[in-house]
Amino acid sequence: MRAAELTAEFGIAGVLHFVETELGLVKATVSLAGTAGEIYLQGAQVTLWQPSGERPVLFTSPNSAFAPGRAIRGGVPIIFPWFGPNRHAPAAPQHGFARTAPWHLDGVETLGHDSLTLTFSFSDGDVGSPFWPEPFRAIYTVTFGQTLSLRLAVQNHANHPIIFEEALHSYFAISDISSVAISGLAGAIYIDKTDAARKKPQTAALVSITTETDRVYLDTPKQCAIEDRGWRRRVVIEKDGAASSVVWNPWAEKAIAMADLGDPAWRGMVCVEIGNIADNEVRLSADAEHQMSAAISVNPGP
Ligand code: TA6
Repeated sequence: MRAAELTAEFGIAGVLHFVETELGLVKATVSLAGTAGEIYLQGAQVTLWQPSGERPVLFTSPNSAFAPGRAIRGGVPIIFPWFGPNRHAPAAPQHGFARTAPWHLDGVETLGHDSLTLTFSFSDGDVGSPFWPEPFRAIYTVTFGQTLSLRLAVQNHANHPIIFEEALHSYFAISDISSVAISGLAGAIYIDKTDAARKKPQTAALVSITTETDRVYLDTPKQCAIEDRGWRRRVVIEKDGAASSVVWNPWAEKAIAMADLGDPAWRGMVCVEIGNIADNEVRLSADAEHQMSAAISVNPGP
């Protein structure tokens, strides 16, 4: 649907409207009770969430492509049905097909005057991937308010079990990479993707980032947080139905080589993701549904 049609069907004056970008992507812009939000239909990708009285919480790269079929660098890309390279199909695109797929907006709901829920979906008929030819439907519910709530449900429409990985690959805006640490992952085992995928224990109470960091934490607790000493804030990520957490920053050298990131943009972001990845991949029975969700909130910090 074009932006004008979406605005006609779902628009709310002063709260929700749809625009088309130069390159033809359609996005929703949200403004309610001082909270600002933005979400693209391509990939159902949230790219802005700024609760009232706060700085933006999500990072979106100023150098991102915002082009049809290209992954947007920032916000919350949805990773499904595989994470990273597809180990069964090396030719498959990194991080699956959901983040560049054309999602449909199915509904909009306001809850009181300070929160707005949008529901999106897409299914195998929208992508027809040769790399993962399973019949499925994915439903994504996004609630903008003082908290950002995200829920991904996956339905298996096959008469056999399906196996998939998934993640909400959130990019968080930070004061500076040297001023943040992540709490809540102590004691977990992680796969170190910068060191031949070796498994290691997280011994320190806080995860500080001083070099390229790319870790998939397994069987992690429900809550973790970004402690930002520079902006004196604490971004809390509460998850459900997701056993894995990912921490990523490419650091300087890799970031400079990424045309859609670059220097110094990499210093102002950290990915802290929720998901079901590697050992935590999902095995879903025939006709069953799996849900995972994140609730993100901002509190005064260290
Ligand atoms: O989540 C971390 C990660 O898997 C890293 O390995 C890095 O590749 C990052 O995702 C970004 O991936 P992308 O395909 O968006 O360039």
